[in-house]
Amino acid sequence: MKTIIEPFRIKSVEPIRFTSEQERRALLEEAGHNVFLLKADDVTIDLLTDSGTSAMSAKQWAGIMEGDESYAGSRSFFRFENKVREITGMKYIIPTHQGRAAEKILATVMGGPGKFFVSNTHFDTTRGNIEFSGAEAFDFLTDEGKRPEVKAPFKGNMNVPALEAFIKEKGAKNIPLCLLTVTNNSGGGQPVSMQNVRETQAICRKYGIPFFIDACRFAENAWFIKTREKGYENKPVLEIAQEMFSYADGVTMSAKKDAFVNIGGFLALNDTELAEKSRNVLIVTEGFPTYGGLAGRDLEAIAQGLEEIVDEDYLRYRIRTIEYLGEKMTAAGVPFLEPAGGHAIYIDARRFVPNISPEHFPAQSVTAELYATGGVRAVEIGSVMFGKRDAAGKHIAPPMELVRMAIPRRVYTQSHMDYVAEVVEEVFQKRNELQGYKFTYEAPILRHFTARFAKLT
Ligand code: P61
Repeated sequence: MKTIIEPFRIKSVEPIRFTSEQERRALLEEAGHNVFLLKADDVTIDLLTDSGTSAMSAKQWAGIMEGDESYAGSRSFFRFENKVREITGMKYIIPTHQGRAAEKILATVMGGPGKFFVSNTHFDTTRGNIEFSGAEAFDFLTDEGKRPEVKAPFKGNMNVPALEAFIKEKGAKNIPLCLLTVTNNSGGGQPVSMQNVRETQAICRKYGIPFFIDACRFAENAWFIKTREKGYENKPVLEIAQEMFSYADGVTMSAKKDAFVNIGGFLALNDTELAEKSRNVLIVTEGFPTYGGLAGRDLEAIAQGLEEIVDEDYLRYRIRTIEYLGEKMTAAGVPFLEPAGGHAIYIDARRFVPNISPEHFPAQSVTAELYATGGVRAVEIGSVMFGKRDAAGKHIAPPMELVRMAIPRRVYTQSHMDYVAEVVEEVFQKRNELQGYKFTYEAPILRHFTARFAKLT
């Protein structure tokens, strides 16, 4: 088999700035050892996120010029609406400035004290919006999804029996929404199977609970269904996506992922009353329903991006890129969450630095060292992001300590991936020298963004 090459040529480039290891160690010190506090110009390969970091196509840039900036009834809105409707099949399409704005609307309309939201895994912004409304969020991830070393095709699946038991315990009337995240970002970018979508929908239907999909990475998920689930091998990805959405009552999406744009999102719904309530919230928080917190040009870019994301030559290359990086990790003996996800490799820091205990932030230690060694910026998804304290102040660790290297879409080439693998391998070789960290500053909420650390000696 020949190399699966980038299915695009590069027309416009941005320079990367190189720094020495000595410079990077000083910069990291200045940033309190928190890579969120670095200047992006000081980063060589930026794998902090795949969100809003895509390279837009020539046609998307052309769409930016075509954007109709009319306050109401903009032509660009109708192009956006048609495209989102074609893919999701939903009746009401509500643009928002990004994914969390769609979540905020849902939580405002459906949330509140005494309510329980359920998901395979709520993303942190989704959980944040639910909890902010006074409601609670519960995750029901399949057991194999919690074990980084287990290789299975659909580790993002919902644990349907556990979900049903919870519904019976809490009462369906107290559960306003079930949200299935595809792919499951917090759980390793792992896909959800069509069978699991169907089974989850069936349970929701049985109890009369609205069933929604968090569709940030729907096309990557559809590609996994095509290549891993029996019966879908010959189905076009667009049709697989359409089938997935046909089971849903609604969709939230951050277009910053699988729509290749730098900003944007939407809420799509079938229920007329819910759509009306949602638009009322939209008008006070985002804007008029035909632009919802975006410019007309952004709506054009999303519509075009949604057309490009279901291109199978692109998806084959996209998923192969992550798998390729995963193969390099395996060859070097680096422990990571397997199999490789759709948008990122998640290094398993518990096994990478077993000598650093969770309260000393093993994934933070690896993240900091990746930057110091090679200018690679990843993100900690472990005790810093999700750790809690008990009443006595003792650290409660989350189930996994991960270092996510998210790959922006159409931005880096194969040699960039080779370089990243070399940097990870170098850090792995000196893993016994890595030290734990402690906080020197910690904000009361979402502390990972602004925390400062000191190295333990
Ligand atoms: C990311 F460190 N993801 O993965 P918005 N659902 C899902 C997401 O992955 C997601 C959103 C909803 C980000 C950006 C990010 O603490 C953080 O358009 C499955 O970002 O509002 C976003 O979409 C929200 C990174 C967000 C973070 C919050 O990198």
